[in-house]
Formats: sequence, C-alpha cells, structure tokens
Amino acid sequence: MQTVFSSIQLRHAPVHEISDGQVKAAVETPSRAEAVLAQIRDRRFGSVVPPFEFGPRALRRVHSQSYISFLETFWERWTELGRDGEAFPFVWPIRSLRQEPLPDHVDGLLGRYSMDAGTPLGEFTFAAAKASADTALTAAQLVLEQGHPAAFGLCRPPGHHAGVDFYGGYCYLNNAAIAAQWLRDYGASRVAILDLDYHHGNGTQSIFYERSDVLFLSIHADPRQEYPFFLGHADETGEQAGTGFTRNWPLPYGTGWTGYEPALEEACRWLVVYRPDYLVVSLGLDCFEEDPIGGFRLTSEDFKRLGARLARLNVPTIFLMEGGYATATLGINCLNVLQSFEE
Ligand code: SP5
Ligand code: ZN
Repeated sequence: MQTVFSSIQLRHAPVHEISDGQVKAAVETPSRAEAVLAQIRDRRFGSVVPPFEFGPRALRRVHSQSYISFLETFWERWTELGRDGEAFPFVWPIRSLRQEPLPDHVDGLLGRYSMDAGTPLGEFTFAAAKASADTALTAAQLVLEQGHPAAFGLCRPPGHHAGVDFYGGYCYLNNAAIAAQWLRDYGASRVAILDLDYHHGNGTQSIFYERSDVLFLSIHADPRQEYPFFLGHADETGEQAGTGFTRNWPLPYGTGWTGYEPALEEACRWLVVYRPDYLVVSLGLDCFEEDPIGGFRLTSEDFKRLGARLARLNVPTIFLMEGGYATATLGINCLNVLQSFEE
C-alpha cells in the first residue's frame, strides 16, 4: 500500500498544550509521524510518496472562507502585536454573547474560530495543516483515479475535530471531510466515513449531519466522560436529508476488544447496507491500552483484528491518520491495522 506524506507536515511542532489545569508538553508532535514513517521503512511497507498540491477549492468545499483566511493570516496578526510564541484562545462567544460583528482583535478571533484551549496555533500550523489536507486528498486520488484498493494518508496535524469554521482537539482542517467531499465531487455517489479515533469526531459529524451522501459512523469514548464532551451521543443520528445517516457507538472508559468488537461489527453491518463507493477511515490509534490520553484497552494484536475485519468489507478504502499518542508503539499499531490491505 502506498503512504502519502509531506515533510511540510513536520513544521507544525507544538510545544505546549493546556490540559488537566496545567500548561503541559504537547502530545500531538512531529515525532508521531516520524515514528510511523520509521515503522513503514522497517517493515518495508510499500512506498512513501509526497502529496500533490491541491488548490484552495477543495478546502473551501468544507471550510468557510473567513475561517481559512483567519488560519492563513493568523501569524502575521499575532506577530504584529509583538507576540512570538504559539497562541491559545481564552474567551469564546458562548450562549448570551454575540456571534457578530466579528472582533478585530486577534484574541477575539482566536475564540471565535476555536473550540478549546488545548490546541496551539503557531507559525507553520496553517502550512502543515494544508499539507496534511493535501496528503488526504492525494490518498483519495490514488484510490479514485489510479484504482488502488487502499491508500494511507499519514495526516498530521489530524482533522476530525475541526468543523466548518473552527479548530480544536489538535485539528485545524478536517482531512477526512475534505477527502470525502472531493470523492463526491469527482465521481463517487456515496462515501462512508468510519471514525475509529478514541475521541468522537465532532467536526466530521457536524459537517455531514444533514446529508445522506456521506454516511458518518463513529466508535469512541462516551462524551459523558471524555473529550469532546458536547457531541457523540448515541441519539445523534442525523437531521433532515441526513436523518439516519449518522451513527455513534459511545463506549465506556476501560473498553477492551470484547466491548469494542460488537460495536465494530454493527458499524460494518451499516457499511454493508449503505454500499459506499469509497470508505474513508479516520484512523485514530488512541484506543490503544497504553495511550497517554485515552482510556480504552485495545492491544497491538487487536489492531490486527480490526484491520482484518475492515478488509473483509471489500470496499476501496482511504485510511487517514487522526490521533494516537503512544509514540513508541504508534507505528506498530498503525501498520497492524493496514497490513490486511496489503496488495
Ligand atoms: C485528534 C485527537 O485525538 N484529539 C484529541 C484531543 C484531546 N484533547 C484533550 C486532551 C485532554 C487530556 N487529558 C488527559 C487526562 C489523562 N491524564
Ligand atoms: Zn483522539
């Protein structure tokens, strides 16, 4: 299987994040991608190719122009105030506050375009996020236009928490949504997204919530107990034309394979019924038992079982990396999922 990756993605190198009431060392680091690349080379797992540069159109099919412009111009606005480190928001336009007019001040804009204070914006964040989206698009292109049965976009930064006009959860551009929309625009009638990250993919769900042409399925930690806390419950099943085309399997803290497998089996049955032309897998690896921020207990062997089950669906599949922070084992777990798709 081919892997798509650009070294531009490494330029986004967060130093800190705010979590557990502390300024902590960032967990979404370039070393995550480097660990997966090292494993690809060690296991001789196919070639690694750079992404093509897609124009701004593919991004605009998912994200608002004002949000993209904010990301693009952010560093200039930040540094013109004499600031030089990575930025965090500290005020949000929640209930009772006005959405409009947009503030002029960058501190206001940071709050308007974010969902949490745990996601740093730095000098190269936009460039890396754009390269990450190009990586997702190129993986989709390998499958759509070159007929590969599967491809792997080694996306970083991840994407599934980012919505039409906000970033959060270490995500800035929604790689899976951008790839799924591109597949729709260039030939597919139906695309399914299966989100396996430990955290609910709130951004992806919200982007397609009222649509039937992109099915969204997600298995994740119960939002009553876990980030992102405000989306991902079982009763969220889509609205309007999208009614019935979103499905969530929130699972309790401590879930291992015996609790996970039945949810995966149900999701696979939905996929069989939906008959997508393409499957996009939001491949978070933070369900791993040793993940520093996750609370599930999947083992490295379980990731093989997971991949083998997906391969049995026999649908052209685009894998896009999302979370997963146990860096020492990240490459092994990732390739354990992908190995069943080797040609
Ligand atoms: C893509 C992705 O996986 N994003 C995850 C964002 C999670 N952000 C919240 C992190 C909170 C960490 N709390 C750790 C508690 C255990 N010490
Ligand atoms: Zn996650």
